[in-house]
Amino acid sequence: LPLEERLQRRIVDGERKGLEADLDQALAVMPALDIVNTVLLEGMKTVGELFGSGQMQLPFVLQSAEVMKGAVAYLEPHMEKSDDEGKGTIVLATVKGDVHDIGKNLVDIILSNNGYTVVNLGIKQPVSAILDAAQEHRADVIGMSGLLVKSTVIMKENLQELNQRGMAADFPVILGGAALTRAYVEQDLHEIYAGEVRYARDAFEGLRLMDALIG
Ligand code: B1M
Repeated sequence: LPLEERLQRRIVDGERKGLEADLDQALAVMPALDIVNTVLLEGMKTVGELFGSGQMQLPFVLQSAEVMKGAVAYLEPHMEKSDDEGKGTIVLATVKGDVHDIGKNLVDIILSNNGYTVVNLGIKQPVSAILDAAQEHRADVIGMSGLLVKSTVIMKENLQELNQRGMAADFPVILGGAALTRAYVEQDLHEIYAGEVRYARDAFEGLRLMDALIG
């Protein structure tokens, strides 16, 4: 198989052996971030489709996720870093009840590599933990990720909690994750949140939003 297809197969099949060698080959011909975005994420997309249509069982999805994480970790040192630092702080979390963290961790990498301080709280974070961390670290922005449809409701509740605590004016919020739509965030949630709330389709839009919100 050609290199790109081979890498995608590794993600879909959850096959880790030989991964590094293939990634080294890919690094010789394209930047690390392109490998993630154009090659590996396609593999994860296939995994999602297979799982969604019942052709792949959960333990295999988990294996695919592990290979994806291994690949991102291997590529991270090869990613471009800007010399900027201290541009601002974001508290980043996957919301309560949701374990999906590959996207969130990509956001962490992209923002960290571009001069932002990222306080990554991890997965299944209750709103209290997110808000406490935002205050403790004097965050400029709160970022929430979630991939389950259920998480889109939790995000709404979290924004209401920010309103109730009188924190909305101080904390712009960026939301991302596959179950969200731009309209849900920029219309529905925009209406209920007393501060700024924005939708990031991918990690790069997250970066652009950070630059816009803080810069
Ligand atoms: Co789950 N899962 N999963 N899963 N899983 C989905 C999300 C699903 C769509 C699959 C499907 O049915 N086709 C489906 C959700 C259905 C729904 O809610 N309507 C689903 C389900 C049902 C489940 C379980 C409930 C299955 C079960 O137990 N029966 C369970 C949930 C557990 C829980 O959370 N409580 C579950 C479990 C898992 C695994 C543990 C096996 C594994 C996760 C491993 C891990 O993350 N450590 C997993 C995986 C891998 C997936 C799919 C296949 C791939 C997700 C992924 O990593 N994509 C997923 C299918 C899909 O998404 N279509 C699926 C790659 C990643 C880079 O993309 O996270 O979207 P993503 O991030 C993107 C953007 O969204 C954005 O930037 C990234 C790209 O640059 N972004 C942000 C994300 N967060 C952002 C935050 C920002 C900015 C941008 O700023 C704050």
